[in-house]
Amino acid sequence: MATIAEGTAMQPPVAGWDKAMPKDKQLWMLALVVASIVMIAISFAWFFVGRQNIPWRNYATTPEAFEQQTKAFVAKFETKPGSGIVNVPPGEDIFLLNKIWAFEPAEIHVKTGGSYTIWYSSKDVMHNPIIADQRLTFTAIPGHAYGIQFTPTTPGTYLIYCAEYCGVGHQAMAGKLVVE
Ligand SMILES: [Cu+2]
Repeated sequence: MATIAEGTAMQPPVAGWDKAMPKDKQLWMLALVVASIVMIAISFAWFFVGRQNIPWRNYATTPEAFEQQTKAFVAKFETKPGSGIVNVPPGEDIFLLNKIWAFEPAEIHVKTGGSYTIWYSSKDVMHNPIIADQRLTFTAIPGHAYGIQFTPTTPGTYLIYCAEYCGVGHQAMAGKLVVE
């Protein structure tokens, strides 16, 4: 090995740097490579295998069109005109308009064991409605509607809140899903 003059920016590396890696270190390296490949394979397989994935669909829309759809949905299932409370029979689609800073409708009643699709979209900025304890969430983006198919199994009242900071009234964005 050539000697490098002292006082230069280049110093010789640690002694033994040019020797082959010891066998035990090679084995550890191999184990790490194999473990990484297995974990990467699992993360891709997860998308196709198992029941943890939410069945969802989407379509392109406009904020105006989605608002009209939501208003028609609310008018059809509202318990009393102007109440903001909808009572949705099983098999029907639910529309949840996200806007600064409220959900429309504010309260959704569904039946245990019924099959529903809940459609999210935004009228203005990005929101992220979460239905607490029901593992249902999607980003609400203006111009896109996302539909999640779900079957409520546990009666109760679940908070719907926004998990995407959307402005000064963000913390006031709350709604209710009531599973009867
Ligand atoms: Cu928000």
